[in-house]
Amino acid sequence: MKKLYVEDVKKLPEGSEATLLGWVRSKRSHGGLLFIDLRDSTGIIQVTIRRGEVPDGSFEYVARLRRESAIKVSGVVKHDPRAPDGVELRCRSIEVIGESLDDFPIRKGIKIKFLLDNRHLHIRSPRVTAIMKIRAALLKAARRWFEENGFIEINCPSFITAAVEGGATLFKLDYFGREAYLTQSSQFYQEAAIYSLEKVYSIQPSFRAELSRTRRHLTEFWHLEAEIAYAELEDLLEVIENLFYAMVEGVCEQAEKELNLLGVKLDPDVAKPPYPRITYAEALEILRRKGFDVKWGDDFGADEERELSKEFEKPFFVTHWARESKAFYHMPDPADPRVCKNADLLTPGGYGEVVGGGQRIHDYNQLIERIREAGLNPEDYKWYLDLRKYGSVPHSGFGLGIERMLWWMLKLPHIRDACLFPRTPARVYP
Ligand code: NSS
Repeated sequence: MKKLYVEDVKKLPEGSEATLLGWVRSKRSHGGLLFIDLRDSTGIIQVTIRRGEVPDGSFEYVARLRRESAIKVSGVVKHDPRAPDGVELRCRSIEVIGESLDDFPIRKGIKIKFLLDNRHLHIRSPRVTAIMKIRAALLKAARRWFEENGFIEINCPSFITAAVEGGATLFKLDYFGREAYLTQSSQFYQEAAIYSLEKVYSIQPSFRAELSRTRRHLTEFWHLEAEIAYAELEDLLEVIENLFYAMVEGVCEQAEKELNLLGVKLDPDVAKPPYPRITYAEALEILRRKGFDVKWGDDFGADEERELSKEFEKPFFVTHWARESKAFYHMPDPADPRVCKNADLLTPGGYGEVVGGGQRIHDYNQLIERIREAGLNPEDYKWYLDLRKYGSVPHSGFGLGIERMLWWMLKLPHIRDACLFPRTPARVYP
């Protein structure tokens, strides 16, 4: 097994002997001198190979190697200000582990479609590598926060039989002769779990047959969701703010190098609570002032969210949505039954919604009434209704789109840039 990585070697004192395994990112030659940029998961180091300093024949062989060939290099660490990062490895011997059989097709200036068709190769780029490390840091920070705050991680099924977020975006499938769907959200399963675990979270894929070809929609995305027994809307907003801040802070702490590589300036203070809160009614007013033709009861589309979010410098909550604008399970506000005790968290600067959530209806009859009002059949929600029959308690929860958050944090051109292998209406390959 490999023991030493590029970034370890860069820290070794001058004159140390080291062996590295990695891939040829690029190669330049100057007469009897060959420079290889050797890439591994931690970074890139310059390897210099002098004719005469390596065994006979291997200089010529290496000079012919194509990009992305896998090699094993042994040599001596040299600190040289002319080398990138001031360190290089002077090669003493070199072995080819896996030769590239063709010219590597990913080059500068290549079209996006080609890069997406060859995503399995493109993901080797420093940029994609950095994004994936940041993504890992984000998830790690989230798990750490949940752990510190007494939440239990659960795993929920992906095959389901009842829609959470409306039938229009359900992926239907044949489950041994009966109709089933891919889950849009783990919310209902989390609601079942709070009766034993009280504070739960899950991080897993959700699926939406969303044909909208926007820069912020995927058909498969990673959904971080949490559900809390005895929490009301106010409690929930605090949880969301604190978690969101911890996630941004975690990335700043753990992925500084990657943020620099992407040229992203991320100041954790932008995500420091408390976040501004406006009601749905106030949001409607802002949008109308900006010339949007939005009616009471409309949900906001990408355009509305973009314009609204340009008004803010921090993430902000839009609370108390019109009851007809959101799913049936949201708790109507006793103080104004036209609205529900729910909230979306929108990111500033034109990015928009990253979190959706709120307080759930916990009364059996009220839930039946709302299911019917939404034109759905209570029979389809039998087990979900059962949860209101046996010791039902007030509770609240939310869902956060991991890729949406990265899209905003890293100012990515498209949400698919936050995925290793994105899934959109036009793309299930590779
Ligand atoms: O539809 S949501 O607004 N809400 C729910 O699914 C709730 N059932 C979650 C809950 O309360 N447990 O989706 C939540 C978030 C939303 O804010 C986005 O950040 C993300 O999930 N989301 C998506 N990301 C990428 N692509 C698509 N299509 C997508 N749909 C939602």
